[in-house]
This record gives sequence, C-alpha cells and structure tokens, in this order.
Amino acid sequence: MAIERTVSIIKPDAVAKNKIGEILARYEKSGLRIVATKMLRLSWEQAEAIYGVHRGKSFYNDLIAFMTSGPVVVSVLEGEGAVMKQRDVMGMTDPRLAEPGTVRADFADSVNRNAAHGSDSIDNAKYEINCLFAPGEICGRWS
Ligand code: 3AN
Repeated sequence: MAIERTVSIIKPDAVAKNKIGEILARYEKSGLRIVATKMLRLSWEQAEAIYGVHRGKSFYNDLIAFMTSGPVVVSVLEGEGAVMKQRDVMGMTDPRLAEPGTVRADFADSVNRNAAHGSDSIDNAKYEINCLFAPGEICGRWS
C-alpha cells in the first residue's frame, strides 16, 4: 500500500477535555507517524475552507462557530494508507454509531461535537495540508 499523508484535527471539545495526547497516541499506535503538528485557533476563513463542502446545510453555521470556538490541534499524519487508517481509528461521524474503542466512540459527545476530523480522500488531504501548513512545517519521516 502507498505511503500517504492525511490531516487530523483534534477539535475544541477534545482539546477542552485534555485528550490531545490520548488521541495522538492512538494514531501513533496504528502505525501512523506525526510529521507536523501545532495548536492554533482556526480563523472563520480557515474553518470555511475546510468545511466548505457543507455550506448551505442546516448544521453549517454551528459547525464553523464550533470549530472556531477554541484551540484545535492540527497534525499531518504519514503512513501506509494513512487516509483510511486515520478514519478507522477516528470512527464514524456520529459517535453513537462509532465502533467501540474509536476516538469518537470514546471522546465525542454528539455528531456536532465529535472530537476529531480527518481528511476523507488523498486529494482533500492535500488541499487541507495546504490550508493549514506551510511546506517548511512538515518533516517527512518515511525514508
Ligand atoms: P466526517 O467528519 O466524519 O468526515 P462529514 O465530513 O460528513 O464527516 O462532516 C463534517 C463535520 O460536520 C462532522 N465532523 C460534524 O462535526 C459535522 N456534521 C456532519 N453531519 C452532521 C449532522 N447531521 N449534524 C450536525 N453536524 C454534522
């Protein structure tokens, strides 16, 4: 399987619960490597850039307000099949449907306060990396 990169965002609810280390540890235990990570408060424009696909949906404004409501931890994860692997560790969007042991099953309260974000395709990962990181902030570790 190819080495891919994907974006993880630990959302404001999980940061507030002090679960940053536990969540990143799960990604590391799955074999993924952190090649960039930082804490920041997303601007409204950054949140809209990442979630623009949902513009017009009933939950859109609440989603952007939530994502900008407090600090987040954004990371680039690298590894074999990184996009799907991160999403497997994260679990389904609605924590009530997420497999036991996934990040969302264990740390999320609801579908709109669901602890974690992950890119859903290689193309979206490239787009999100470009939105959130400068090239010099990423340290490839695979070779
Ligand atoms: P995922 O984050 O699992 O890729 P998406 O891309 O469908 O799921 O949704 C992006 C974000 O929008 C979710 N993480 C969640 O915060 C929010 N969201 C999605 N569906 C709903 C919904 N039905 N009601 C409220 N918020 C939602």
